[in-house]
Parts: sequence; structure tokens; C-alpha cells
Amino acid sequence: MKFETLAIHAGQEPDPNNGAVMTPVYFTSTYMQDGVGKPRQGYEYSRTMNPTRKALQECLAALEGGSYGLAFSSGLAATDTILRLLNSDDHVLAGNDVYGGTFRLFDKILRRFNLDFTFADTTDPESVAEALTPSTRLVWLETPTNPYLRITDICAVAEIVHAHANKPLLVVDNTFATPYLQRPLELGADIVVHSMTKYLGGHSDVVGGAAIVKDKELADKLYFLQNAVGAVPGPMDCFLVLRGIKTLPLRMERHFENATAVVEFLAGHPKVKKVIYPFHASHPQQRIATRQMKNGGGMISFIVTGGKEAALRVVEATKIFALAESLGGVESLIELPAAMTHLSVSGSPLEVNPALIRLSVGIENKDDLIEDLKQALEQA
Ligand code: P1T
Repeated sequence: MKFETLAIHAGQEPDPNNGAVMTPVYFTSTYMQDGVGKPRQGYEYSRTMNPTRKALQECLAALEGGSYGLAFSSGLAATDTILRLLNSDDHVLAGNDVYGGTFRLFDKILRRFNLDFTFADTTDPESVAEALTPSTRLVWLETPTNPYLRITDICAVAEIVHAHANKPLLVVDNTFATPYLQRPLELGADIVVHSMTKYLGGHSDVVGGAAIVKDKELADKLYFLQNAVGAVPGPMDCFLVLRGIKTLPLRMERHFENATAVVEFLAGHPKVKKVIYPFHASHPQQRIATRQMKNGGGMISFIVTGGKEAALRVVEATKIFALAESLGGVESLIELPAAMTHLSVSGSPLEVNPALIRLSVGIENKDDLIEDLKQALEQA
């Protein structure tokens, strides 16, 4: 089946008893067993498995071209659980432009458990090769990155990482691209991670995370951790993501169409110093982006000429673009990463330019969005 069909049907079938077309929300924490050690269809407790979550997990696996999907209560819960595959003194090589919360989890929490982290420029495969150490067990990439939208060549990095004697796990956070635009497992990644809060959910009404893998042994280790650590989503959250995913292909096409129009507008505006968008001719990794991604997605970053104060005035002046953290919903959002989503990297080498504005371009009418930005930029 093709992607659009999988998005609607994978893991989901009309209920065999009553024909209900939509996956039921199984609000149950436990399941009656037919005897001791005889759970029905393997269901014994909802931290371990729930039918609504199972449908979502199967759908996620199908969309990413993986074999096994795991759902978590947030993107960071997925990240935290994956890092528990490691042991103390293991080394992790991570991108030097990742979501602020990911950096905070690595730097402020997991370091205390004796994991060692290096943050390197993963857009340059040479830097990845140089930053690997004899203790490296995991390499963490975001592409496109949050918030600079930098692109890493997943195939090139996978080749370097897998040539290392330890066979470190290559993890790709695919939140910005979604499986509709990019499938890291097919490009050599071992684990794909998502904040389902974003494009997968797509309607800013749920927080969730995911991990998808191909390898059975790795999947078994992650299922063990998912159950043992317990950061699982409830059935209603799973239902909302399943429903959101059904329109993922349509939404991603419209996000791209709108973002392309907004990029053109910003690129020609006198108060805009720089526009960053993976499919724009000015992007340094545009060739890799167009090879690795189906379209450029809905995220745009730009720097205004007037610096931090001007950026502050712009983000507070939009009327349709809501001033808010998060991204990937049907509605357009605007934010200042240095002061909001990436405040936790201030003072670190990952610090973000205070004049950088991030847009999550929604699926409204593009002319309305451009009008809104036009009037807001008058305040810059
Ligand atoms: O918020 P949560 O569902 O826990 O996901 C964390 C996360 C992981 N990876 C990426 C690339 C992300 O962007 C995020 C969350 N990001 C935001 C909330 C944001 O506004 O950038």
C-alpha cells in the first residue's frame, strides 16, 4: 500500500464485532484474564499494552518503513527511554543544533548518570567522524534541525557511524520532516524518533512521542524499557494521533505550498536579513534536502535586520500567527526560539541568535498569512 492509504488504514480495521470504522478508545487500565498466565490476546495491563496504542504503534511502523513502533507520553519521554539503552560511561555524539529540551535532557540530567555527550556539527560528515570516540554507543541527529533547519546527509552519516567498531545506534529525530517527507530508516538510521505533538498529531491537541525501528532485537529491548519505565500515552492521546495521521499527506502538501509562498515574501522584504528554508536556493544544504526529502515542510526561520528588539516587536504583532511554542499544527505559530523553545541552551555553544524568528506555517489561506506577516514586519 502507498503512504496515503497506510496513513488511513495501517494498524486499523473496522471492528470485527460491530463494524465501527474508527478505532475504539479503550479506556481500561487492566484486562480480565482467562486464567493465571492466560491473558486474552496478550493484554494484561495498559502500561504494557492497550489496543488503541497498538493500532497507533502499528501505523507508525508502517509509515516509517519500520517493523516495530512504540508510542510514548511525549517526544522527550521517547528520547529518555531510548537513552536508557546505554550504560554509564557510554559516549553519545549529538547534533549541535537540536531542540532545547533535548539538549537540556542530555546536558542537565543524563550527564548526572555518567553518560558523556559531545555536540558536533552533523551537517559535516567529517565532524561526525572526528567526534566519534572509542566509547561512542549512540549518535543523535535532527534533520532538519530545530530551529536553524540545518540538513544532515543521513546516508553519509550512517556510513561513518556504522563503520565504527562499536556499531553505535544512529537515531534520527524526524519530527520536522515527518515520514511523509523523509524516511530515515531507509537511509540507514537504526531508530526514528518523533514528537507526535507536532505534525503527526497535527492539531495542537495532544502531547506524545514515538520510536520506530526495523530490528527485532532492538525492538524487544525498547518494548522492555517502554513497559519498565512506563512513560506511555493514554488511549485518548493515541486516538487523537491516529486521527491526525489520516490527513498527514494532505496537510504536509499544504504546509509546503504555504511555506513556499511565505519564504518568497520574506526573501524580498527589506527588514528581513536572512531566510532559512531547506528547499530555498539560498540554503547551504538545499541539494541534500531535495534529495532526501519529498518537500521542504512547513517550518521557516528568519532573522530580522533590526536585531533582538525588532524581532520581539514582530512576534508580538502578528494576529493570525499565534505567539506560541510548539509547531506542526494546522494553525500558524510564531515564536522567538532564544527566549522561548531554546531558552535552555542560552549560555551554551548551542545558543540561538536572539533576532531569529521561527514560523510554523499552518494550512490557512496563504494570502492571509502573508498579509499578517507584512503588517507585523512594519513594527520591526
Ligand atoms: O514536546 P515533546 O513532545 O516532548 O517533544 C520534544 C521535541 C523533540 N524533538 C523535536 C525536534 C522537537 O521540536 C520537540 C519539541 N519541540 C517544541 C516544543 C518546540 O516548540 O520546538
